[in-house]
Amino acid sequence: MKLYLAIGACSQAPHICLREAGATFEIAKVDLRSKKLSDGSDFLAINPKGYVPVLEFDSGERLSEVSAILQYIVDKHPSANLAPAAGTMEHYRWLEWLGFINSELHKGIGALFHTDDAGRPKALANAQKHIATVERALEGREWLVGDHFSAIDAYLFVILSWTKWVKIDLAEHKNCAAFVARVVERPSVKEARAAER
Ligand SMILES: N[C@@H](CCC(=O)N[C@@H](CS)C(=O)NCC(=O)O)C(=O)O
Repeated sequence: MKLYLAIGACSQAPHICLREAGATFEIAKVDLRSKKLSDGSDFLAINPKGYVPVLEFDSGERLSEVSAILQYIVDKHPSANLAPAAGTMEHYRWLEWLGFINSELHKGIGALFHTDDAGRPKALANAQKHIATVERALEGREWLVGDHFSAIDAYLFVILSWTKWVKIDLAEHKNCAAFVARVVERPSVKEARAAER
């Protein structure tokens, strides 16, 4: 298996989960500006949508979209316990968060990388609104759903980590800051970050 990723991008969420699961895989780094791989080849030939992550199987088949890839890793590595059992209410809560992180938080914080000064106040207010949702949910909890780390925590961690790049002070959101400080210590996260560098 090969995971196409960009340093510190949302692709770090499946990267962390593959390591949590003890999966055998390699990584291929993508330059998102030039859409080239490290060997100079064209990433658009891998994913015409032009974005990471992409998980490539030994068969040559490829899967894109963070949500689909996370669900794939969860399903193929049940012993890693990266999501609640399918069919339980906890699983639907987990999917609810996956949808929220993917469509609201990821895009909300991500927008600040591309917003000019005029557009920043509106984009910032939107991002802060979504961070506040997470802040409330983490009150008195270590993980978003259940009592242990799961794939959505990996995704949340990666997106909250971007706040330092877009000048949002996470210290103002103490539950989120504590969550990031907790997850950054996981061996899977340290390994993923080191491998991406
Ligand atoms: N809908 C995609 C979005 C993935 C995405 O936003 N990837 C970013 C990095 S975090 C990217 O590769 N952006 C480059 C581009 O869109 O040109 C998903 O959920 O996986």
